Amino acid sequence: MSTHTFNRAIVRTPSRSVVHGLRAVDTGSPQYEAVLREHAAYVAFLQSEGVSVETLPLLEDFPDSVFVEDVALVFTGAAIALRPGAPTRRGETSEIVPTLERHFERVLHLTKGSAEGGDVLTTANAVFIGLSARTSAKGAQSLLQLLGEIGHRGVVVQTPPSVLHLKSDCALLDEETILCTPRLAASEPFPGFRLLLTSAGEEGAANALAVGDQILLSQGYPRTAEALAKAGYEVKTLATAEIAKIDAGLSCMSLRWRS
Ligand code: CIR
Repeated sequence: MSTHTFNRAIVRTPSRSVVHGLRAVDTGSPQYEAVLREHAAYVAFLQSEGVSVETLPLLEDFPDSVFVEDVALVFTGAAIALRPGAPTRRGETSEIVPTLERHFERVLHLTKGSAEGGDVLTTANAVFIGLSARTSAKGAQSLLQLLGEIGHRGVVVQTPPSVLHLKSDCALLDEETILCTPRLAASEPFPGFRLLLTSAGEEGAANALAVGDQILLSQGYPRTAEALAKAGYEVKTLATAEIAKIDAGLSCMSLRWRS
């Protein structure tokens, strides 16, 4: 089964508190209306590609709750509710569990350590788990076990130091190809895959999203966009400048699976 093609997605409307979202470096707070616009354009794009999107209500108590990708892993027929490593995000999990229970026959729960979905790259034969400040060794080990229970093989890799999530630095473009930053590629985490590297100074392009036959890329990375086009991919760009102020890109705003 193709892992990068999906026809279902869950998103959550950004709360007004999103302006207080976590960030590694403060470059100013995002503007709420602009975040809403970026989010709406993202949802509209998914829908225009035939994806059925369920939008969950905003959660003012959780500034980062728009980033639903971090609180669960979803597969055809099964989901794993995660334990975010960021203390302010831990309560987001119980908010999404009822939705997971509606959509998936099996819902498993990570109960040890911490792991965030941004640290998980799902491919056809392996689910890569990046150790990071958000995903602990204990969380990763526990996740390996849960993945095994639902028939997936997990592989633990290292997210580069000071990088928020594994997928801040990579994205699956198709079954054989991963878009990757040079700093992540240096540790050779994805044996057997063809790597396309982001251009110098364009590391932010790596958090891309393959949607059907297109690659959704953040605006502002012209050389990586050109390299992808040259490699034969159809590239579509979206504005993410506001959401990027709180360390987010394109994968984090949805949970995606094939039903
Ligand atoms: C956080 O620090 O948790 C949020 N401000 C950003 C989360 C981005 N998540 C992702 O890329 N999967």
